[in-house]
Amino acid sequence: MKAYPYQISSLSEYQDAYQQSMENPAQFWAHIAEHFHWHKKWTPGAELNWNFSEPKVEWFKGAQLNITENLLDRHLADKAHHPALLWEPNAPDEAGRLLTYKKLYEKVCQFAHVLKNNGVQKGDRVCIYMGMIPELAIAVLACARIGAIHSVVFGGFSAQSIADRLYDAQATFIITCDGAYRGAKDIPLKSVIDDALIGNHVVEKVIVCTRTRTPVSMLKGRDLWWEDEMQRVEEMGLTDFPAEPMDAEDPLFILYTSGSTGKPKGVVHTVAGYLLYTHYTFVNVFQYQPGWVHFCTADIGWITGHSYIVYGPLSAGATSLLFEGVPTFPDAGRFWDIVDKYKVNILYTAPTAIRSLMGFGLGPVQGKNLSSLKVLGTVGEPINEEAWHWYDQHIGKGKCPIVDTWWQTETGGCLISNLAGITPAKPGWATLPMPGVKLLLVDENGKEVVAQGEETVSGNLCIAAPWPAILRTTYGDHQRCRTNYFAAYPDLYFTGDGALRDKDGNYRITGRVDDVLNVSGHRIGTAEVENAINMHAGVVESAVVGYPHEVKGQGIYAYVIYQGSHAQDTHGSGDLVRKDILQTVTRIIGAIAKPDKIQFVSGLPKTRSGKIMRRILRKIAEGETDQLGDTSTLLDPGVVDEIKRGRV
Ligand code: 7RM
Repeated sequence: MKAYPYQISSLSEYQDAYQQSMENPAQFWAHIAEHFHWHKKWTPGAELNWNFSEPKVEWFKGAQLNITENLLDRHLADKAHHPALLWEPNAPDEAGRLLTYKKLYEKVCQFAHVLKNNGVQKGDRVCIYMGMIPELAIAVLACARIGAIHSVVFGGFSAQSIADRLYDAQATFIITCDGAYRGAKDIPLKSVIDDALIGNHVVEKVIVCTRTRTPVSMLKGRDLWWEDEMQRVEEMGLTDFPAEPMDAEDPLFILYTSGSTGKPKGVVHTVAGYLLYTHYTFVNVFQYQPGWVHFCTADIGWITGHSYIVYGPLSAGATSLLFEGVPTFPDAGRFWDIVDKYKVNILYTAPTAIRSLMGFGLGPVQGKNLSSLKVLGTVGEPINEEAWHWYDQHIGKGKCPIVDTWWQTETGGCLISNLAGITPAKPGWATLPMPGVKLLLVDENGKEVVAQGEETVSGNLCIAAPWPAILRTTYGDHQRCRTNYFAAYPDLYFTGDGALRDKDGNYRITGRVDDVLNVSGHRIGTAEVENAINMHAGVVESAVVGYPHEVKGQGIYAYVIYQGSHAQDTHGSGDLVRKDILQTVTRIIGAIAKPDKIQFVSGLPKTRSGKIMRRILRKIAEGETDQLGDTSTLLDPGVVDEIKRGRV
């Protein structure tokens, strides 16, 4: 059933939509944009202006809107008492929460007052560092309501990572919690923020929401309690806040993501294009039907959570389920209990979670009522066929289409995916581009790869034209945006991924072709991990590569030259130094970047010009020690044998 005029309901409709979007992108997206609430419509001709050489991309520039009116106000007429957010706490015996559209609207407006009362202005950068509680979504939306730019930092990042992001964005406000619950762990968020703020003279206020009642120290004049601030607004009887009219191209948020250099980039998304695209893809990829409960298991700290917990589902008036905890707490049946409890219709998760749960066998699935499920989805990394079939058979019971959605922080929403039950699925393949997405494969010289007859071809995945949610810049450094994404091949956006394309036009993503790792669906730059390892006083040099990991997809393998005071120890087990190094990485980046394996070496394979030959290190980490390819250009070929012998 078509719930929206632009909901694609057959393969031929998909083909028509795709063709129209290629012939006249401006008109195609303007037809969809008509359905939103605008303060001021665009003038004809302003639908799209772009070039990839600067790059410049403008969708509907000059038009005005506020995204929260499209997420909240717009639904008050018919969905005021309909659940917008459902919240499942970390501990299954704690009561959950339900926020109707009206309640969420009121909370967002009240918190918008709090922000205003504390001096937050349109365009200010607000860093949000919270656990997965409804107040996180409220904070995000309140920023959007007043036109402040949110920069959500995942709760697993260290004080140093936060400090770097605060500095890069010149953020003036922080919203955090006393602590967060994640599985058996408590994370002292406020205390991490206190560390991140040492030496920071830019942040003016820190608003702290109570969750764990972990003791915190509040700095006079700087730190405020969320509850106190909200109470003041409530006592004044305020439940509305006039939405700030924003230009279509005003920034909505910054989200930091890892690249091939050591420093994460602040990807910038803008208001109208992001709204349009997350809405359109939510409705079409998942074939969302009114009344459905959508459960995206990502954290709002990642792009998946931004787009498919908050913005996409709420733009559609859907019920979005927010889960505070982890899939294995208190046991590996947690997701299935949640599906049963809330009668979840769409389940959207990462292959790494599926593989990890597969490892517990069928016990945790048995006896769980999963009959509410209609559509399953995956995101974040390639899904292996074994996991795909397990998901299909044991979770979908062979009755739920699975969408494999390929996209990136930079793309804002899904670019390649089958449409649930509408276009064919192919296990391991993300399949077809969304309307508006003009893909091509190129070889290393930038020459387009064209199939001869029915062969499957491979190449570097590029995009030749802008879709509405393409990143606009990297915060504070537009040149970096150009060199990172638009300079490898002239007039193309380069994804950094390699891909295959079959005779039917289906795409299969083979993985990154740059120095970016994908560990449990999280993007981590090898250079970032190396920098962190090198901070350890005894480390002389290091080289980090990925290797195939059964559950995580990729594991992190670090080769380390060590000459510190524990040098003796590295000749023995080296365990003490390993522990030290892991602690350093946790302190500098966060636990997600901890190497799985550390091998101490006396040298690294380098070319005469001093470049580390990662290809060789990758092969050794993968266990492929026989075919290392040409090593004749190495400065000291002998080091390779030593490294092979010492493989961990
Ligand atoms: C949404 C997200 C992006 C990188 C991307 C790919 C990999 C994501 C898939 C995938 C194969 C998929 N954003 N990736 N989805 N690979 N199949 N369905 O994950 O910015 O954090 O990562 O993730 O390499 O470039 S992200």
